[in-house]
Amino acid sequence: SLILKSSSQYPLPQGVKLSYGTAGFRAEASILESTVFRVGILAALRSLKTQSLTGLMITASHNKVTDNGVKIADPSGGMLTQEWEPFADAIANSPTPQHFVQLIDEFVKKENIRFDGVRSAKILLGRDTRPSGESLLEAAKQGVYSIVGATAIDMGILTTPQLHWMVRARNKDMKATELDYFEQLWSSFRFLVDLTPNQIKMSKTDDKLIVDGANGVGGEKLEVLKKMLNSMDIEIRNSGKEGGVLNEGVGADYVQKEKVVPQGFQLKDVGIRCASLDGDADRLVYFSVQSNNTSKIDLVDGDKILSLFALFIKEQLSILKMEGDDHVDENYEARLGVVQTAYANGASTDYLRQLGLEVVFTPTGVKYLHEKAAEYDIGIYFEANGHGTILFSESFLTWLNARNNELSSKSKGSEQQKAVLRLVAVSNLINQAVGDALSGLLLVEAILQYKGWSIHNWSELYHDLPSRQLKVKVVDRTAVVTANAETVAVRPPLIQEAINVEVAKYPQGRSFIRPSGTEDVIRVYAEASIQEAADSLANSVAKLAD
Ligand code: NG1
Ligand code: ZN
Repeated sequence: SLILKSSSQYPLPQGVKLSYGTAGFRAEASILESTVFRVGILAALRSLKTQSLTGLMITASHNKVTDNGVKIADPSGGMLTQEWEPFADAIANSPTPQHFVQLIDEFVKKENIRFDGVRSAKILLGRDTRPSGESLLEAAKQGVYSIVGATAIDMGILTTPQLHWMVRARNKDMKATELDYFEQLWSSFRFLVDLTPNQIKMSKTDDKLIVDGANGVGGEKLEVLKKMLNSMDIEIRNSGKEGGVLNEGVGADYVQKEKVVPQGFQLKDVGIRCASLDGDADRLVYFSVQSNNTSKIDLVDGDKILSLFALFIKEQLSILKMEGDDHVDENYEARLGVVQTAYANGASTDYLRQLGLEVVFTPTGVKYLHEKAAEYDIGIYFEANGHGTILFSESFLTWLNARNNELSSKSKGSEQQKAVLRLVAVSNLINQAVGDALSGLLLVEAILQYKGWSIHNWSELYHDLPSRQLKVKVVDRTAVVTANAETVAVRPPLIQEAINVEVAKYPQGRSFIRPSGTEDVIRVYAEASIQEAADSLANSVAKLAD
């Protein structure tokens, strides 16, 4: 068959063992060609099965420039359904072309995938700026084309969230070019800012924003937005054009984990609002350079972005409820939910709960958070590392639109109507497919303007508990098994009891271990009332995990 013939051209290197993990397949780029070829086939099968367009993205996000990776976007724009992950693992590790073809035949039968030509497979392909991306994208195309009738549409260099957004938009029959993406972000941002109370809009303080583009795709895409938003004072550094290396001493992952300034930032930036994107622009953190120690930063992480979003949404919902003369049925009780992981700073969870919000936890990995957030009318999720978004249910959006029409005739321009329109604008601005640093950044900027806040005001919402993350290299990370959204280790036996003993030694202590989904390590997290305590707790727990 065609698959057998073309897969012989992409032999699997010796000793490769890959797992689809929390972010698709990731490895040293030089060993990935056969994997990407196979994932091209997988994306085509997924498209045939769902009779919809799927996406394939080539990126290793915040990892080294010499790494790369590949993942599939499902027709909804979300991650590949978890039900297909075991098959993804199986084909990626299949030793010979013959075995590989056999696996596919079996799977096609089991899933009842039909090649009757009524609708053929269609796949959008994208890649980040990694040099290895070009030939890997070619391998993906060969994979797609080994399925009869399949079409691969090469979108070139994109951010991960752009690709996901396009897949979602196309499947909803909406306009879905890159220009459409920028226009939607731009117009909903403008719309939201125009709904800012006038007296606040006047204040011209804290205008400037400096963005660290991680020397990746995010900086170059932000340049486009910046041209459209000529009213905003944005300076982009580490755009990749200055010769810096992708993710090296720059980017959201570095800034959040090391809590130091990225390259290219210095003393003169003290007090200015700064943001950092990761290598494929699906993570966003903010920071400001500390005046007493300019290598240190005041970090405004994913938890605080989440808190800002939650505060704003909650405010708009309460404006909606402040209606005296209305019927009860107009007061749709929107279910607002906040989703975090065990990595969320304990102070953020306390803050959100004090606001009266429902906070729930899932294991690490966007697919889990996203799925949980989709259960609410408005579900806000964020990982501490800056990946997150806000999901709106269809029924709530329908209600908002009806409410808007009604208010247009009854009380046009009222505070209630403005609140409705703000929520609609947020739903258009924030990427509904996946966490998106560019759309997240514009929402942060709009909310800060609305509140008339500096980054300092924002940062003061609550004070992070000092924390420490460590990783322990182990032979077999699967020896650690967790439960309760990774807060408890149930294996190896008695390790949790030992962790509890350590945690009890520190005021406000909290610590957990879990196997990484992307690296061969056990991750250790600890927080406590002071930094020395968090460090020492992390070190003793790391010894237990070793
Ligand atoms: P792992 O390696 O499973 O910890 C890391 C991040 C996740 C997620 C994935 C995908 C931490 C602690 N973990 O996963 O949140 O972003 O990478 O990129 O930040
Ligand atoms: Zn990323």
